[in-house]
Amino acid sequence: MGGLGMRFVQFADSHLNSSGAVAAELRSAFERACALAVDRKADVVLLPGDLFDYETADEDTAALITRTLGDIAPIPVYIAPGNHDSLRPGSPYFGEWPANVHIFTEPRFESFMLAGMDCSITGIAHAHRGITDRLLADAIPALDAGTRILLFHGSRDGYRPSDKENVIPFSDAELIAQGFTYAAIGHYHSLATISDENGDARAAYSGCLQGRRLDETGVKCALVGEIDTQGGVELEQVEVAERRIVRVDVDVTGSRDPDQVFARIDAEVGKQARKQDIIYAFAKGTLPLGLEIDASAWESRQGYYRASLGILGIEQEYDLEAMARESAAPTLRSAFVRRMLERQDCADDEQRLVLRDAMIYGLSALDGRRLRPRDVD
Ligand SMILES: [Mn+2]
Repeated sequence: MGGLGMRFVQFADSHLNSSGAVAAELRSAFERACALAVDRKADVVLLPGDLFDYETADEDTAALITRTLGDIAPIPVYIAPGNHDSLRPGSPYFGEWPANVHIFTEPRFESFMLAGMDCSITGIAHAHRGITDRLLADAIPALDAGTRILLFHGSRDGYRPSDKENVIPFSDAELIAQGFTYAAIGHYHSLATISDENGDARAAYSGCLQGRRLDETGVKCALVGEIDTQGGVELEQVEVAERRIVRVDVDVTGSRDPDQVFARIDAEVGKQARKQDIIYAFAKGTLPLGLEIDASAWESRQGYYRASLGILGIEQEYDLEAMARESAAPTLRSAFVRRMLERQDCADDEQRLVLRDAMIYGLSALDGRRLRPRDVD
């Protein structure tokens, strides 16, 4: 770090009023992220959009945001509305806001100087429907300053989740060519850093603050950034959320009773989750015919904040001896099993394993089941 620089806190996509299991957690994560700005003595807070969902925005949500942001005054806060909190008639952004909060309201880039600092902030608002033009293909006008920050809600080419609107799309090259010291970007819910040709960080998505669903698993964070006077940027991930969404996949093949199945799941979940987390466990594999797994029995004895177990990935092992008897299975299947068992009888150990796999694949195909590799541990 060279000399006295500046420090920012960035977070986005809090979708504060989204309903669901973690509504309270979304709010507390937002409050903690704001408190982080005070703790770290941030010079500015950067909020690149989707703080709330317009469709369901209510007075409570607006009050929470204005109060919490007002409480961190005099730290200046810059908001670039996204596609979900876009500036539509009746938006809370048209209401009363504390003096330390600046909201970008134009659907084109505008720039402001950060009071008392050699730093400009350039931002844009999505208005009505999201902006879908490639605005970064052309040079963005900006104020000349030692540190130039860009703030917007946009879609990085090549990384867009299928359920996200393609708003202000841009390529890494287009963004880097703009020459900003740093760009704070919102819209995607996972942390991602964009670096220049020297490998120096020039932009980042902080991702969302608190996971809500299965597509938002793992550590979610706010960013604390340091920009030195040479334009060097350092980013620190700070987890402010109370809970993580944790997805755990467990192969239970080889278990002989429910206790063994549950023990395997417990072991895997225990490696990845903390008690306060929300667990989605998925069991897969093959179990002996007749061994039934009661997912709710596992779920009810968990000490996690919430835990669910999916068992649709479990298949039942075939009872081959019975199937080999003509009476126990349709003729084609029975004949197939009998012939394969005969071939196994005269095979060596290695061949026998291959023949057995081949037989299971064959039976799965006959039954229209999804084929699952059998040689994976
Ligand atoms: Mn968005």
